Amino acid sequence: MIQGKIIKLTGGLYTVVDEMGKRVELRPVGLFRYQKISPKVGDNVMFDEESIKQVLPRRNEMIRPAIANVDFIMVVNSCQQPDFSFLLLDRFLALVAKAEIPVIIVITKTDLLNESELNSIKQKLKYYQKFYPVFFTASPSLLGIDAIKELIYGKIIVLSGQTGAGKSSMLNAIDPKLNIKTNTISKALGRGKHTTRHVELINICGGWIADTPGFSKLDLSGFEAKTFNTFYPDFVRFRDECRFNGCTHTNEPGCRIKALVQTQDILPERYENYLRLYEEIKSQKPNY
Ligand SMILES: Nc1nc2c(ncn2[C@@H]2O[C@H](COP(=O)(O)OP(=O)(O)O)[C@@H](O)[C@H]2O)c(=O)[nH]1
Ligand SMILES: [Mg+2]
Ligand SMILES: [Zn+2]
Repeated sequence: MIQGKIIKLTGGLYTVVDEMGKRVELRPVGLFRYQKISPKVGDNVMFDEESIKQVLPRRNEMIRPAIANVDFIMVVNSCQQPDFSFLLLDRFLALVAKAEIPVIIVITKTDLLNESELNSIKQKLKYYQKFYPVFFTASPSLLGIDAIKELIYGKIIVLSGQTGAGKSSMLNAIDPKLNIKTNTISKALGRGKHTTRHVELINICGGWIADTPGFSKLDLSGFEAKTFNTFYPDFVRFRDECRFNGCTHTNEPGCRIKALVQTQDILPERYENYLRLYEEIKSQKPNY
């Protein structure tokens, strides 16, 4: 048997690449169905000419997109078109925090802002830089692209971010040979069309990147208000310093997080956005 990595899944057919870079299309061995084993893109597997015979242990797995062994998630947000929003960034960070996979923030289209506009975003992002690596790019001029390139070798990376944020353009800037289709923003709707469909890892600079069709659903239905704060690494650090166990940092007395917002040790805007998302989760219909 040979060892390989699953890099694509379409209609029950897996593309497996071996260590020499040779690709084969295979189905899993029938036994998997009874063992309830479902191979995922990103899985390391043992295979022969007939089928995938064994899935090697996973380090982690994501559900949407369904990818295993992810090294990090790149949360991609544009400065403009669509406009930069800290509320949106916080929403993405909460959604990806659920996967418990390291996160990198990439701010694209810096060329569309003037210096003072960009500086005001950068200033607030300094707070985020304490918890996440932050990169800035402008794909047309290749600004910041080399720094992204250096992250890729040997890694499995999932891109996440709004449609139109510049994910595919960034990949094309990294490797022009890829020639990935990019979206033109639909003027009527103010949002782009999906041009990417199935789950696939693209081979870039010795690594593997999933250029997913962005989240179409940014809703927070997977969260409970009570535990939403656990997806904020900057809050979790001080959790034990609140007077009450399980403090939600909303109305409880003796809340350390609220005190840190007062002294600006926690970015007030980040906390205000937390309250908005918290209220949104509270007002959701429970899904049983
Ligand atoms: N000015 C500028 N435009 C960009 C940049 N990156 C992407 N775009 C444009 O933004 C639109 C959406 O980009 P695309 O890569 O398809 O976004 P995706 O949906 O996240 O993959 C396209 O029209 C790109 O040409 C950038 O860094 N600067
Ligand atoms: Mg795209
Ligand atoms: Zn608290």
